[in-house]
Amino acid sequence: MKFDRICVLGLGYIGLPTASTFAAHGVEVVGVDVNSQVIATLRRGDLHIQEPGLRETFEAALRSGRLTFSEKPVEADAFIIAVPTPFHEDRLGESNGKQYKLADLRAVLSAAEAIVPVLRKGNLVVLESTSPPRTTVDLVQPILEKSGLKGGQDFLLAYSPERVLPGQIIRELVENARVIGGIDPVSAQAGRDLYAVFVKGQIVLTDATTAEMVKLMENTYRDINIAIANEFSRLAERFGVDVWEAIATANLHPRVKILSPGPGVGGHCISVDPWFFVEAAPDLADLIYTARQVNDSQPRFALKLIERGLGSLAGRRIAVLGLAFKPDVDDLRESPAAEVVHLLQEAGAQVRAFEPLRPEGLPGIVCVASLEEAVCQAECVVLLVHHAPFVTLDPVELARLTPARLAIDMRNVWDPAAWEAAGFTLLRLGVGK
Ligand code: SAJ
Repeated sequence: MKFDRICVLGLGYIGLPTASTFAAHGVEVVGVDVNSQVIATLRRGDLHIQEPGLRETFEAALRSGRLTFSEKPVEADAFIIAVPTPFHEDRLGESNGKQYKLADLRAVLSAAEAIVPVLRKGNLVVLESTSPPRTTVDLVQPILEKSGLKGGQDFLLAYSPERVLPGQIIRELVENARVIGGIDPVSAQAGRDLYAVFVKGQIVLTDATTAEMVKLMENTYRDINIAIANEFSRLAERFGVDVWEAIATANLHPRVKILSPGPGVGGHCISVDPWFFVEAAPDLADLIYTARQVNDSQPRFALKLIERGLGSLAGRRIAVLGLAFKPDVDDLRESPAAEVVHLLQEAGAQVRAFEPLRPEGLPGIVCVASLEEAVCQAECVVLLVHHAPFVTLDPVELARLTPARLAIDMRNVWDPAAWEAAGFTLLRLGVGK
Protein backbone atom coordinates (compact mmCIF):
# COMPACT_ATOMS: atom_id res chain seq x y z
CA MET A 1 0.00 0.00 0.00
CA LYS A 2 1.13 3.54 -0.65
CA PHE A 3 0.51 6.42 1.71
CA ASP A 4 0.65 9.91 0.23
CA ARG A 5 -0.99 11.72 3.09
CA ILE A 6 -1.28 10.80 6.75
CA CYS A 7 -2.81 12.37 9.80
CA VAL A 8 -1.03 12.10 13.17
CA LEU A 9 -3.31 12.68 16.16
CA GLY A 10 -1.51 13.91 19.28
CA LEU A 11 1.62 16.06 18.90
CA GLY A 12 3.47 15.25 22.10
CA TYR A 13 6.71 13.41 22.79
CA ILE A 14 5.79 10.61 20.36
CA GLY A 15 3.39 12.16 17.85
CA LEU A 16 5.49 15.18 16.95
CA PRO A 17 8.74 13.28 16.31
CA THR A 18 6.75 10.68 14.33
CA ALA A 19 4.93 13.31 12.25
CA SER A 20 8.19 15.19 11.60
CA THR A 21 10.03 12.00 10.64
CA PHE A 22 7.33 10.93 8.16
CA ALA A 23 7.34 14.41 6.59
CA ALA A 24 11.13 14.44 6.42
CA HIS A 25 10.83 11.13 4.50
CA GLY A 26 8.54 12.50 1.80
CA VAL A 27 5.04 11.87 3.18
CA GLU A 28 2.52 14.70 3.42
CA VAL A 29 1.57 14.91 7.13
CA VAL A 30 -1.21 16.77 8.90
CA GLY A 31 -0.40 16.98 12.60
CA VAL A 32 -3.49 17.19 14.79
CA ASP A 33 -3.78 18.25 18.41
CA VAL A 34 -6.78 19.28 20.49
CA ASN A 35 -4.64 21.88 22.27
CA SER A 36 -4.85 25.05 20.16
CA GLN A 37 -1.81 26.53 21.92
CA VAL A 38 0.30 23.59 20.78
CA ILE A 39 -0.92 24.09 17.21
CA ALA A 40 -0.17 27.83 17.36
CA THR A 41 3.34 27.19 18.74
CA LEU A 42 4.16 24.64 16.05
CA ARG A 43 2.74 26.81 13.27
CA ARG A 44 5.12 29.55 14.42
CA GLY A 45 7.94 27.06 13.99
CA ASP A 46 8.53 26.74 17.75
CA LEU A 47 8.55 23.58 19.85
CA HIS A 48 6.56 23.00 23.04
CA ILE A 49 8.73 20.04 24.11
CA GLN A 50 12.45 19.41 24.26
CA GLU A 51 13.99 16.31 22.78
CA PRO A 52 17.54 16.05 21.42
CA GLY A 53 17.54 16.23 17.60
CA LEU A 54 13.82 17.01 17.35
CA ARG A 55 14.37 20.62 16.30
CA GLU A 56 16.45 19.60 13.27
CA THR A 57 13.93 16.98 12.08
CA PHE A 58 10.99 19.31 12.77
CA GLU A 59 12.60 22.19 10.88
CA ALA A 60 13.50 19.94 7.93
CA ALA A 61 9.86 18.79 7.84
CA LEU A 62 8.57 22.38 7.92
CA ARG A 63 11.00 23.48 5.22
CA SER A 64 9.81 20.64 2.98
CA GLY A 65 6.28 22.10 3.18
CA ARG A 66 4.94 18.62 3.90
CA LEU A 67 4.14 19.14 7.61
CA THR A 68 1.05 21.20 8.40
CA PHE A 69 -1.21 21.40 11.46
CA SER A 70 -4.89 21.22 12.23
CA GLU A 71 -7.11 21.03 15.31
CA LYS A 72 -9.22 18.30 13.70
CA PRO A 73 -8.40 15.26 11.57
CA VAL A 74 -8.78 15.68 7.82
CA GLU A 75 -9.17 13.04 5.10
CA ALA A 76 -5.99 11.01 4.68
CA ASP A 77 -4.73 7.58 3.64
CA ALA A 78 -3.72 6.66 7.18
CA PHE A 79 -4.30 7.91 10.71
CA ILE A 80 -1.89 7.43 13.59
CA ILE A 81 -3.18 7.89 17.14
CA ALA A 82 -0.36 8.92 19.49
CA VAL A 83 -2.17 10.47 22.45
CA PRO A 84 -1.35 9.97 26.14
CA THR A 85 -2.83 7.17 28.24
CA PRO A 86 -2.18 8.26 31.82
CA PHE A 87 -4.08 6.89 34.79
CA HIS A 88 -7.03 8.50 36.51
CA GLU A 89 -5.81 10.81 39.27
CA ASP A 90 -9.09 10.87 41.17
CA ARG A 91 -10.05 7.22 41.55
CA LEU A 92 -8.59 3.78 42.18
CA GLY A 93 -9.76 0.26 41.45
CA GLU A 94 -9.95 -2.36 44.19
CA SER A 95 -9.98 -6.14 44.20
CA ASN A 96 -9.29 -8.49 47.12
CA GLY A 97 -7.71 -5.74 49.23
CA LYS A 98 -5.43 -4.59 46.39
CA GLN A 99 -5.85 -0.99 45.33
CA TYR A 100 -4.69 -0.17 41.85
CA LYS A 101 -4.53 2.71 39.41
CA LEU A 102 -6.96 2.84 36.49
CA ALA A 103 -6.03 3.66 32.90
CA ASP A 104 -7.55 6.86 31.57
CA LEU A 105 -8.33 6.06 27.93
CA ARG A 106 -10.40 9.15 27.22
CA ALA A 107 -7.83 10.67 24.87
CA VAL A 108 -7.63 7.45 22.77
CA LEU A 109 -11.39 7.13 22.58
CA SER A 110 -11.95 10.74 21.58
CA ALA A 111 -9.17 10.54 18.97
CA ALA A 112 -10.97 7.52 17.46
CA GLU A 113 -14.28 9.45 17.57
CA ALA A 114 -12.62 12.39 15.79
CA ILE A 115 -11.49 10.11 12.94
CA VAL A 116 -15.01 8.72 12.31
CA PRO A 117 -16.30 11.63 10.12
CA VAL A 118 -13.23 11.54 7.84
CA LEU A 119 -12.67 7.77 7.69
CA ARG A 120 -12.91 6.45 4.10
CA LYS A 121 -12.84 3.03 2.47
CA GLY A 122 -9.30 1.65 2.24
CA ASN A 123 -7.88 3.83 5.05
CA LEU A 124 -5.48 2.47 7.67
CA VAL A 125 -5.77 3.47 11.34
CA VAL A 126 -2.87 2.73 13.71
CA LEU A 127 -3.03 3.08 17.48
CA GLU A 128 0.42 3.78 19.01
CA SER A 129 -0.63 4.83 22.52
CA THR A 130 0.23 2.32 25.24
CA SER A 131 -3.07 0.65 26.06
CA PRO A 132 -4.50 -2.22 28.13
CA PRO A 133 -4.80 -5.56 26.30
CA ARG A 134 -7.70 -5.69 23.80
CA THR A 135 -8.16 -1.90 23.55
CA THR A 136 -7.74 -1.95 19.75
CA VAL A 137 -10.32 -4.64 19.06
CA ASP A 138 -12.75 -4.04 21.93
CA LEU A 139 -12.78 -0.24 22.12
CA VAL A 140 -11.20 1.45 19.06
CA GLN A 141 -12.65 -0.77 16.32
CA PRO A 142 -16.29 -0.36 17.44
CA ILE A 143 -15.88 3.43 17.57
CA LEU A 144 -14.42 3.56 14.05
CA GLU A 145 -17.25 1.32 12.83
CA LYS A 146 -19.71 4.08 13.76
CA SER A 147 -18.65 5.40 10.34
CA GLY A 148 -20.67 2.60 8.77
CA LEU A 149 -17.43 1.01 7.51
CA LYS A 150 -16.33 -2.41 8.73
CA GLY A 151 -12.88 -3.04 10.22
CA GLY A 152 -10.82 -5.54 8.20
CA GLN A 153 -13.18 -5.21 5.22
CA ASP A 154 -13.57 -1.49 4.50
CA PHE A 155 -10.78 -0.06 6.63
CA LEU A 156 -7.62 -1.50 8.13
CA LEU A 157 -6.70 -1.25 11.81
CA ALA A 158 -3.48 -2.04 13.66
CA TYR A 159 -1.76 -1.51 16.99
CA SER A 160 1.91 -0.52 16.80
CA PRO A 161 3.43 0.56 20.09
CA GLU A 162 5.92 3.36 20.32
CA ARG A 163 9.02 1.96 22.06
CA VAL A 164 11.42 4.88 21.90
CA LEU A 165 13.42 6.09 24.87
CA PRO A 166 12.95 9.75 25.82
CA GLY A 167 16.28 11.44 25.11
CA GLN A 168 16.91 9.09 22.15
CA ILE A 169 13.56 9.33 20.38
CA ILE A 170 14.73 10.58 16.99
CA ARG A 171 17.34 7.84 16.59
CA GLU A 172 15.29 5.03 18.12
CA LEU A 173 12.22 5.81 15.96
CA VAL A 174 14.25 4.85 12.94
CA GLU A 175 16.55 2.16 14.35
CA ASN A 176 14.38 0.20 16.80
CA ALA A 177 12.53 -2.94 15.83
CA ARG A 178 8.85 -2.17 15.26
CA VAL A 179 5.96 -4.45 16.20
CA ILE A 180 2.79 -4.14 14.16
CA GLY A 181 -0.29 -6.02 15.28
CA GLY A 182 -3.19 -6.02 12.84
CA ILE A 183 -6.82 -6.85 13.54
CA ASP A 184 -6.18 -9.10 10.53
CA PRO A 185 -3.08 -9.96 8.45
CA VAL A 186 -3.92 -7.40 5.74
CA SER A 187 -4.01 -4.62 8.34
CA ALA A 188 -0.63 -5.72 9.75
CA GLN A 189 0.85 -5.77 6.25
CA ALA A 190 -0.49 -2.27 5.55
CA GLY A 191 1.13 -1.12 8.80
CA ARG A 192 4.43 -2.54 7.60
CA ASP A 193 4.13 -0.59 4.33
CA LEU A 194 3.49 2.60 6.31
CA TYR A 195 6.36 2.37 8.81
CA ALA A 196 8.81 0.99 6.25
CA VAL A 197 8.94 4.60 4.97
CA PHE A 198 11.52 5.32 7.68
CA VAL A 199 12.01 2.33 10.01
CA LYS A 200 15.39 0.65 9.52
CA GLY A 201 14.96 -1.86 12.37
CA GLN A 202 13.22 -5.19 11.98
CA ILE A 203 9.44 -4.97 11.46
CA VAL A 204 7.58 -7.83 13.14
CA LEU A 205 3.97 -8.54 12.24
CA THR A 206 1.49 -10.05 14.68
CA ASP A 207 -2.09 -9.58 15.88
CA ALA A 208 -3.27 -6.42 17.66
CA THR A 209 -3.66 -7.88 21.17
CA THR A 210 -0.25 -9.56 21.10
CA ALA A 211 1.32 -6.24 20.11
CA GLU A 212 -0.47 -4.50 23.00
CA MET A 213 0.76 -7.14 25.39
CA VAL A 214 4.35 -7.00 24.06
CA LYS A 215 4.49 -3.29 24.82
CA LEU A 216 3.20 -3.74 28.37
CA MET A 217 5.54 -6.69 28.95
CA GLU A 218 8.61 -4.65 27.98
CA ASN A 219 7.90 -1.83 30.41
CA THR A 220 6.72 -4.18 33.15
CA TYR A 221 9.89 -6.24 32.85
CA ARG A 222 11.95 -3.06 33.27
CA ASP A 223 9.85 -1.94 36.24
CA ILE A 224 10.33 -5.27 37.98
CA ASN A 225 14.06 -5.25 37.26
CA ILE A 226 14.39 -1.77 38.80
CA ALA A 227 12.20 -2.87 41.74
CA ILE A 228 14.60 -5.70 42.55
CA ALA A 229 17.51 -3.25 42.31
CA ASN A 230 15.69 -0.92 44.71
CA GLU A 231 14.97 -3.77 47.09
CA PHE A 232 18.63 -4.80 46.91
CA SER A 233 19.56 -1.21 47.89
CA ARG A 234 17.49 -1.61 51.06
CA LEU A 235 19.00 -5.00 51.85
CA ALA A 236 22.52 -3.72 51.21
CA GLU A 237 22.06 -0.90 53.70
CA ARG A 238 20.82 -3.42 56.26
CA PHE A 239 23.82 -5.73 55.72
CA GLY A 240 26.54 -3.10 55.53
CA VAL A 241 27.13 -3.62 51.81
CA ASP A 242 27.66 -1.20 48.89
CA VAL A 243 24.81 -2.14 46.52
CA TRP A 244 26.52 -0.52 43.51
CA GLU A 245 29.60 -2.64 43.95
CA ALA A 246 27.45 -5.74 44.53
CA ILE A 247 25.31 -5.13 41.42
CA ALA A 248 28.32 -4.40 39.22
CA THR A 249 29.89 -7.63 40.39
CA ALA A 250 26.71 -9.69 39.97
CA ASN A 251 26.35 -8.25 36.46
CA LEU A 252 29.66 -9.86 35.50
CA HIS A 253 27.69 -13.11 35.43
CA PRO A 254 26.83 -13.70 31.77
CA ARG A 255 23.12 -14.15 32.45
CA VAL A 256 22.53 -11.40 35.04
CA LYS A 257 21.69 -7.78 34.17
CA ILE A 258 20.37 -5.95 37.21
CA LEU A 259 19.42 -2.33 36.60
CA SER A 260 20.24 0.57 38.93
CA PRO A 261 18.52 1.57 42.14
CA GLY A 262 17.56 5.20 42.65
CA PRO A 263 15.04 7.41 44.42
CA GLY A 264 12.13 5.82 42.51
CA VAL A 265 10.69 5.11 39.10
CA GLY A 266 8.92 7.87 37.22
CA GLY A 267 7.86 9.11 33.84
CA HIS A 268 4.66 8.39 32.00
CA CYS A 269 5.58 4.85 30.88
CA ILE A 270 7.39 2.52 33.28
CA SER A 271 5.55 3.79 36.35
CA VAL A 272 2.17 3.71 34.60
CA ASP A 273 1.98 0.81 32.16
CA PRO A 274 2.32 -2.11 34.61
CA TRP A 275 -0.92 -0.90 36.23
CA PHE A 276 -2.70 -1.70 32.95
CA PHE A 277 -2.00 -5.39 33.60
CA VAL A 278 -3.05 -5.13 37.25
CA GLU A 279 -6.29 -3.41 36.26
CA ALA A 280 -7.01 -5.94 33.51
CA ALA A 281 -6.28 -9.00 35.70
CA PRO A 282 -5.89 -8.11 39.40
CA ASP A 283 -6.19 -11.79 40.35
CA LEU A 284 -3.12 -12.72 38.29
CA ALA A 285 -0.72 -9.79 38.44
CA ASP A 286 0.73 -10.24 41.96
CA LEU A 287 4.41 -9.82 41.09
CA ILE A 288 3.69 -6.79 38.90
CA TYR A 289 1.64 -5.23 41.69
CA THR A 290 4.34 -5.79 44.30
CA ALA A 291 7.05 -4.30 42.09
CA ARG A 292 4.95 -1.17 41.64
CA GLN A 293 4.56 -0.93 45.43
CA VAL A 294 8.34 -1.24 45.92
CA ASN A 295 9.15 1.41 43.32
CA ASP A 296 6.42 3.79 44.50
CA SER A 297 7.74 3.59 48.06
CA GLN A 298 11.37 4.23 47.06
CA PRO A 299 11.14 8.05 47.50
CA ARG A 300 10.47 7.35 51.21
CA PHE A 301 13.57 5.19 51.36
CA ALA A 302 15.53 8.05 49.77
CA LEU A 303 14.11 10.41 52.38
CA LYS A 304 15.39 8.17 55.17
CA LEU A 305 18.92 8.49 53.81
CA ILE A 306 18.68 12.28 53.98
CA GLU A 307 17.36 11.92 57.53
CA ARG A 308 20.29 9.66 58.37
CA GLY A 309 22.62 12.48 57.30
CA LEU A 310 20.83 15.41 58.88
CA GLY A 311 18.88 14.01 61.81
CA SER A 312 15.58 15.87 62.12
CA LEU A 313 14.54 17.50 58.84
CA ALA A 314 12.41 20.28 60.35
CA GLY A 315 13.76 23.69 59.37
CA ARG A 316 16.82 22.25 57.61
CA ARG A 317 17.99 24.01 54.46
CA ILE A 318 18.41 21.49 51.65
CA ALA A 319 19.56 22.04 48.08
CA VAL A 320 18.14 19.53 45.63
CA LEU A 321 19.79 18.94 42.26
CA GLY A 322 17.41 17.70 39.56
CA LEU A 323 13.62 17.40 39.39
CA ALA A 324 13.15 15.57 36.08
CA PHE A 325 11.96 11.98 36.04
CA LYS A 326 15.33 10.85 34.70
CA PRO A 327 18.67 12.31 33.55
CA ASP A 328 19.07 14.66 30.60
CA VAL A 329 15.36 15.10 29.89
CA ASP A 330 13.20 18.11 30.80
CA ASP A 331 10.13 16.03 31.60
CA LEU A 332 8.88 16.41 35.18
CA ARG A 333 5.85 14.12 34.89
CA GLU A 334 5.53 11.42 37.58
CA SER A 335 8.96 12.41 38.83
CA PRO A 336 10.28 10.58 41.91
CA ALA A 337 12.61 13.53 42.51
CA ALA A 338 9.59 15.81 42.91
CA GLU A 339 8.07 13.23 45.25
CA VAL A 340 11.21 13.28 47.43
CA VAL A 341 10.99 17.09 47.59
CA HIS A 342 7.34 16.91 48.65
CA LEU A 343 8.26 14.45 51.41
CA LEU A 344 11.09 16.73 52.57
CA GLN A 345 8.69 19.67 52.67
CA GLU A 346 6.12 17.63 54.63
CA ALA A 347 8.87 16.90 57.14
CA GLY A 348 9.43 20.67 57.52
CA ALA A 349 12.63 21.06 55.48
CA GLN A 350 13.25 24.24 53.46
CA VAL A 351 14.09 23.00 49.99
CA ARG A 352 15.59 24.89 47.08
CA ALA A 353 15.59 22.90 43.89
CA PHE A 354 17.61 23.47 40.72
CA GLU A 355 16.43 21.79 37.53
CA PRO A 356 18.67 23.10 34.73
CA LEU A 357 16.50 21.68 31.92
CA ARG A 358 13.29 23.23 33.25
CA PRO A 359 14.28 26.09 35.58
CA GLU A 360 10.67 27.09 36.28
CA GLY A 361 10.26 23.69 37.97
CA LEU A 362 6.96 22.74 39.53
CA PRO A 363 4.33 24.68 41.46
CA GLY A 364 4.73 24.27 45.22
CA ILE A 365 8.51 23.76 44.98
CA VAL A 366 10.95 26.65 45.35
CA CYS A 367 12.96 26.43 42.13
CA VAL A 368 15.98 28.60 41.45
CA ALA A 369 17.73 29.39 38.21
CA SER A 370 21.30 28.46 39.12
CA LEU A 371 23.35 25.98 41.09
CA GLU A 372 24.82 28.83 43.09
CA GLU A 373 21.41 30.06 44.24
CA ALA A 374 20.36 26.54 45.19
CA VAL A 375 23.37 25.79 47.39
CA CYS A 376 24.43 29.17 48.76
CA GLN A 377 22.65 28.75 52.11
CA ALA A 378 22.25 24.98 52.17
CA GLU A 379 23.20 22.61 54.96
CA CYS A 380 23.05 19.63 52.65
CA VAL A 381 23.23 19.07 48.87
CA VAL A 382 21.17 16.17 47.53
CA LEU A 383 21.65 14.79 44.03
CA LEU A 384 18.36 13.30 42.83
CA VAL A 385 18.80 13.29 39.03
CA HIS A 386 22.14 12.62 37.39
CA HIS A 387 21.95 15.19 34.58
CA ALA A 388 25.32 15.38 32.77
CA PRO A 389 26.45 18.70 34.37
CA PHE A 390 25.75 17.29 37.85
CA VAL A 391 27.73 14.13 37.18
CA THR A 392 30.81 16.19 36.39
CA LEU A 393 30.29 18.67 39.23
CA ASP A 394 33.64 19.48 40.80
CA PRO A 395 33.33 19.11 44.60
CA VAL A 396 36.17 21.59 45.18
CA GLU A 397 34.26 24.22 43.22
CA LEU A 398 30.99 23.35 44.95
CA ALA A 399 32.67 23.71 48.36
CA ARG A 400 33.34 27.34 47.43
CA LEU A 401 29.67 27.98 46.64
CA THR A 402 28.06 26.41 49.69
CA PRO A 403 28.46 26.22 53.46
CA ALA A 404 27.12 22.62 53.24
CA ARG A 405 29.56 19.84 54.05
CA LEU A 406 27.06 17.02 53.67
CA ALA A 407 26.35 15.65 50.16
CA ILE A 408 23.93 12.88 49.33
CA ASP A 409 24.19 10.97 46.08
CA MET A 410 21.11 8.93 45.14
CA ARG A 411 22.67 7.81 41.82
CA ASN A 412 26.21 6.74 42.62
CA VAL A 413 27.83 9.19 40.23
CA TRP A 414 30.02 11.14 42.64
CA ASP A 415 33.42 9.70 43.47
CA PRO A 416 33.53 9.27 47.27
CA ALA A 417 37.30 9.88 47.48
CA ALA A 418 37.12 13.18 45.57
CA TRP A 419 34.16 14.43 47.58
CA GLU A 420 35.70 13.48 50.92
CA ALA A 421 38.97 15.13 49.86
CA ALA A 422 37.01 18.33 49.11
CA GLY A 423 35.71 18.30 52.69
CA PHE A 424 32.30 16.69 52.19
CA THR A 425 30.73 13.80 54.04
CA LEU A 426 29.21 11.83 51.17
CA LEU A 427 26.28 9.47 51.73
CA ARG A 428 25.19 7.22 48.88
CA LEU A 429 21.85 5.43 48.43
CA GLY A 430 22.13 1.71 49.08
CA VAL A 431 25.49 1.88 50.82
CA GLY A 432 25.52 0.46 54.33
CA LYS A 433 29.25 0.67 54.91
N1 SAJ B 1 15.32 4.05 36.33
C1 SAJ B 1 15.95 3.56 37.47
N2 SAJ B 1 16.96 2.65 37.30
C2 SAJ B 1 17.36 2.21 36.08
C3 SAJ B 1 16.72 2.71 34.93
C4 SAJ B 1 15.70 3.63 35.08
O1 SAJ B 1 15.61 3.93 38.60
O2 SAJ B 1 18.31 1.41 36.02
C5 SAJ B 1 14.23 5.01 36.46
C6 SAJ B 1 14.49 6.34 35.75
O3 SAJ B 1 15.22 7.22 36.55
C7 SAJ B 1 13.07 6.82 35.51
C8 SAJ B 1 12.29 5.52 35.27
O4 SAJ B 1 13.10 4.48 35.79
O5 SAJ B 1 12.54 7.47 36.64
C9 SAJ B 1 11.96 5.22 33.83
O6 SAJ B 1 13.07 5.54 32.99
P1 SAJ B 1 13.56 4.60 31.79
O7 SAJ B 1 14.73 5.23 31.17
O8 SAJ B 1 13.69 3.21 32.28
O9 SAJ B 1 12.32 4.53 30.82
P2 SAJ B 1 11.37 5.60 30.07
O10 SAJ B 1 10.10 5.67 30.87
O11 SAJ B 1 12.07 6.86 29.75
O12 SAJ B 1 11.13 4.83 28.69
C10 SAJ B 1 10.60 3.51 28.71
C11 SAJ B 1 11.42 2.64 27.73
N3 SAJ B 1 11.06 1.24 27.91
C12 SAJ B 1 11.98 0.28 28.08
O13 SAJ B 1 13.17 0.53 28.13
C13 SAJ B 1 11.50 -1.12 28.20
C14 SAJ B 1 11.15 3.10 26.30
O14 SAJ B 1 11.78 2.23 25.37
C15 SAJ B 1 9.64 3.12 26.03
O15 SAJ B 1 9.34 3.55 24.72
C16 SAJ B 1 9.02 4.10 27.01
O16 SAJ B 1 9.24 3.58 28.33
C17 SAJ B 1 7.54 4.22 26.70
O17 SAJ B 1 7.16 5.22 26.09
O18 SAJ B 1 6.77 3.30 27.02
